[in-house]
Amino acid sequence: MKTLAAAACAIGIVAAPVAAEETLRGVTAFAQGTTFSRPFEAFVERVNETGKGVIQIEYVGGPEAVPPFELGNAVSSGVVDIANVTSAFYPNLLPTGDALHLATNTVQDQRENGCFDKIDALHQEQMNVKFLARTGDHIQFHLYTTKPVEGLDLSGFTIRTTPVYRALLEELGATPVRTAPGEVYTALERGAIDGYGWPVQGILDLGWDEQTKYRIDPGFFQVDVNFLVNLDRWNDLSDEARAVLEEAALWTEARNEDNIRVNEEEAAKQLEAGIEVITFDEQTAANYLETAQNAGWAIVEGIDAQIASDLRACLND
Ligand code: 173
Repeated sequence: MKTLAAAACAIGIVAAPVAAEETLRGVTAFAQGTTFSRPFEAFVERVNETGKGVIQIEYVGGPEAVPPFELGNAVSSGVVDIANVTSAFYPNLLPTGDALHLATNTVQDQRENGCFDKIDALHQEQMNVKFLARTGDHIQFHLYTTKPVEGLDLSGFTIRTTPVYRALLEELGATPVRTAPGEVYTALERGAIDGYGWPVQGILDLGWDEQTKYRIDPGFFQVDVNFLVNLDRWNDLSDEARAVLEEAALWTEARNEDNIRVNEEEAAKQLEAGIEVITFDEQTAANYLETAQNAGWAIVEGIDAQIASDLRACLND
C-alpha cells in the first residue's frame, strides 16, 4: 500500500480533489435583527453550521449595504450572491411577482403542487436568480393610520405604499407614495404621510408604534420574503453546496408556522402600545378583502394574463 501511495504521489495523483469551501455574500432588504431579517439570519447561521468546509455565507448587512429597492438588481447582476427580499421590492425585474403576496396557501403547498417550480422558473428566466425559499407565510398586511377612518374612504389620506398596497389604496381614494421602510418613521413624524401599509409583525421593532394611532382590520394577502441566489453563482456551486442551501431553505420554511403564534403576540403588543383597531361591519370587511384580492389580481392579469391564470390556480389551491 505504502509503495502504491508513494508511487501515486510521485506521479502527481492525489487521493481525491478536495473542493475549496465556497463563500456567498448575503444581504437583507430589511434592517438587521428586525422581524423580516430574522428568518434569513437563522438560515445563515444554519448554513454556516451544517456547511462547514463546503459552503459559508458572509452576512454583509442590510439596507445600509444595499438600498432595499436596489437589492433585486444587485443579486440579479451578482454584486450580491444571496438576498433576503420581498417581491414588492423588485417589480422592475419581475412585474408578475405581485402574484406572490396574493397566495392563500403555504410554501409547502406550493412545493407540492408545482407552483414553487413555476415561481422559480420565472425568477430564473426574468431576473437571473434561483428562488431558494419563501418566508412570511401566515403573516398578513394591514393599513395603519395617524387619523381615524370612516368606512372604505381614504380620500385626503397620503399613505406610504409598495406595490402590495397600491391597488387597494387607489380603490379607497388614498394618495400612495412609495417609501423605503427606513424612511417611514421620519415621514410620519413630519406629517408627510398619514399612514402606511405594513404587515402585522414588526411595527414595534421599528419603533413606528410611537407615530401610529390606528390599525385597520382585517389583514389581507400574505407576506412573501424570499431568499434569492444569483443564478450564475448557483449553477457554479458543487452539488454538495447546493444541497446544504436547499436543506437549510426547507428548515427555514418549516418555521413559517411559528408566525401564527407571533401574529397574536404582536397584535397584543400593538394594543399595549396604544394602537387602536379600526374594524368594519361584516359586509364592509368582506368588500374590503374582495377589493384587495380583485385589484391585486387585476394588476397581474394586466401584466401577463397567462402567468396570472397559471399562478392564480396554484397559489390559491
Ligand atoms: O410594506 C412593505 O415594505 C412591503 O411590501 C413588505 C413586504 C414584505 C414584508 C414586509 C414589508
